[in-house]
Amino acid sequence: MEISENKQKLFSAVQPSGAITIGNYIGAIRNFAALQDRYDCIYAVADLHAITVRQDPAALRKNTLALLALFIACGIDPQKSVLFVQSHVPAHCELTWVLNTITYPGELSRMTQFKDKSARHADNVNMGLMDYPVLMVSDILLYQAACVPVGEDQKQHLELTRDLAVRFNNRYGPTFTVPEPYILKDSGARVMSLADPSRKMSKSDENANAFVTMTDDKDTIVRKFKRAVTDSGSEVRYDPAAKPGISNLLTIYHAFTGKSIADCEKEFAGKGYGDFKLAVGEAVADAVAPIRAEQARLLADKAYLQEVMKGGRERAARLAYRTLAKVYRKVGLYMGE
Ligand code: AQP
Repeated sequence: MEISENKQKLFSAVQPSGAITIGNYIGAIRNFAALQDRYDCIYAVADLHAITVRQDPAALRKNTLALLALFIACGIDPQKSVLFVQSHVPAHCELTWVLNTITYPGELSRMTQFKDKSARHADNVNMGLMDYPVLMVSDILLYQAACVPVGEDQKQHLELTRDLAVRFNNRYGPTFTVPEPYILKDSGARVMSLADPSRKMSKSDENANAFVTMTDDKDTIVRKFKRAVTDSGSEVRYDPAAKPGISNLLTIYHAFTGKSIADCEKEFAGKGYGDFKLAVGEAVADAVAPIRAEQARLLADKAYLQEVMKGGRERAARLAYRTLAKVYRKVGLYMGE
């Protein structure tokens, strides 16, 4: 099915910078399938973003295919949505270059994510890391996306997207749709590290016990939750300031079971942390198992995944180059007569 002209377009992407965690799933991917009915969705595997921090090339290739398969296993229909790998559509880099010429260094150096990642990867503070937000702006503007589902951590980047769209439109005439943030259900659901609940769960964390991935098996998941850092108390109560570890586990249990936080608290009233951690681990493992099985089935069918990538590349490129041609013309790049 071709992308229509009357539904609004929605863009989102995830980096294949490691195995996808339950944080990425809860905060982003689990919402993607339902959005397909209301929007023309464009979903990307953001491999060009991933290389802004050092990646092992073989692992990056493997993670790219695994993420594509995971998207489909989580309900993204490649016939309905445009599903593609970012580097397969060079227009993303081409638009980034043009937008760099209207972006000021100060706008990029003050970005929270740049500051965080520079601190975490002090041996590799590269220009790509700084320019990461402009590549993200290009991802969104190329598809004239009206909506971008964003978590709290990405709000600053969406603000930059809006600023650059308006700046370009004012300078060269109407060209880009100015996108709005799409607030997801449970948008506050930020999953924290199991080893340090003051930090968000990240797939690139050096400590593998800090995160649970969508490819972990049941024993691994249960073991990781058993080891999760909590506090010296015994009451299962939601209180992020006083009990960040337990509150994080409650958020996860709520997200995977659909039970309200209050009901979760009631369920474990009078029970110890051990019982609670086991229940969280089992609930997550049971929810992850069918997705993991479907992902494995898809990964065994390379021909199908190649076909999806080819189809996605063609459909994404058609949309992207329509915008890029307009941009080049407006800026005054000579396109021939
Ligand atoms: N801990 C989290 N809780 C809720 N949502 C999260 N997201 C990431 N971590 C959490 C959401 O997942 C989407 C995809 O993220 P990304 O891969 O593009 O980059 P990221 O936010 O930098 O994710 P990671 O796991 O922390 O990756 P690394 O370690 O490579 O930097 C986004 O929508 C994000 O909000």
